[in-house]
Amino acid sequence: MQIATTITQFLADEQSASQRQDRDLPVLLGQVITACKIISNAVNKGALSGVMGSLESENIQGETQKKLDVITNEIFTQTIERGGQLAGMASEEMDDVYQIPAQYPRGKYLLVFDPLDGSSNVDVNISVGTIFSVLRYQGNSAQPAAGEFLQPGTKQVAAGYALYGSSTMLVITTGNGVNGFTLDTNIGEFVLTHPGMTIPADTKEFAINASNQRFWEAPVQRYVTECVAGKTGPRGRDFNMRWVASMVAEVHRILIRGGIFMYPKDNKDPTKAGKLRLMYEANPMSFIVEQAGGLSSTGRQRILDVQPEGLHQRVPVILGSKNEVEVVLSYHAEH
Ligand code: AHM
Ligand code: MG
Repeated sequence: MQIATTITQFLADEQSASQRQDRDLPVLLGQVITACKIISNAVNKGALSGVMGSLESENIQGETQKKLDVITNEIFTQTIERGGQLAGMASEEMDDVYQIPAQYPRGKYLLVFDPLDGSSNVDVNISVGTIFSVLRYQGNSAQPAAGEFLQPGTKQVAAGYALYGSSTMLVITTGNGVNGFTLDTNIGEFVLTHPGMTIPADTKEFAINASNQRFWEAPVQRYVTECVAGKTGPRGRDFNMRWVASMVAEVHRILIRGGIFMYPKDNKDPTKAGKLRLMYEANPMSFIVEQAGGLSSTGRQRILDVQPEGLHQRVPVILGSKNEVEVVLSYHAEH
């Protein structure tokens, strides 16, 4: 009988095999994985647990918070704060740094996360996810300041997402490729089901919120117009389009069968550089996409090279199959 590899075993083996041999990292990731299992359970219960719907409150981005946004944020902080691996946390749902309570030990990592990405989908029972990024804490304060989180994506030690879909999956990288695990609810463990995930270099599928078309810049206008023109257009082939409005679901689809995802720069609101947030959406997803052989860019710069200026900074995102992202980048360069 073939015994399945659990994520716990996998991450421990990965550290044993690596030069860093960092025993703290699998411990921290284990706590993140537990938080994701608790969130999976809450999301799966849906209306049965009375947690559907919105609150009166807004988050720092001025977005109405869903009840589950707040609950899943608490699940994350409370599951992980006492583990002793963290110097601090930051999240989409908290204005400032979350300081580890004084009674708990401190560690050498920073954790940045979006506890429930795509939460507008929750009330209509469409896939949502959790995104996380692990950075090394380079200071020595018991209460790290927001500025100490502002490291470019290239500094990430690990990144991953949990996808609460028709099954719950966890996809993770520690800089050594990308591996996918499926939650076996019978044993309560994530089991390795998608080893060595890679993004096909070519694709005929694009994802963009086309209701923003009138606000896009010329290179994106050109790219989408050419895709829609299909076989008789300059690209000489028909394209398909998808938009889930759940970045985790879109990135997962791209990891499985290729594709390009864009939430590009637009002129809808000149105060915003894009919609998606650099630290806890774009950076972890870009780390995963690059580790799987894809590309991720703002259109002008590799996302992982962007020097963050704020915890909740927004950034344009164009990511996915290498050859297709290169087409969009060449249109930006020409423009
Ligand atoms: P959220 O973190 O508030 O859920 O927002 C991020 C989500 C992404 O998952 C998704 O790609 C995008 O917002 C969808 O935006 P739109 O509703 O404009 O299509
Ligand atoms: Mg989000």
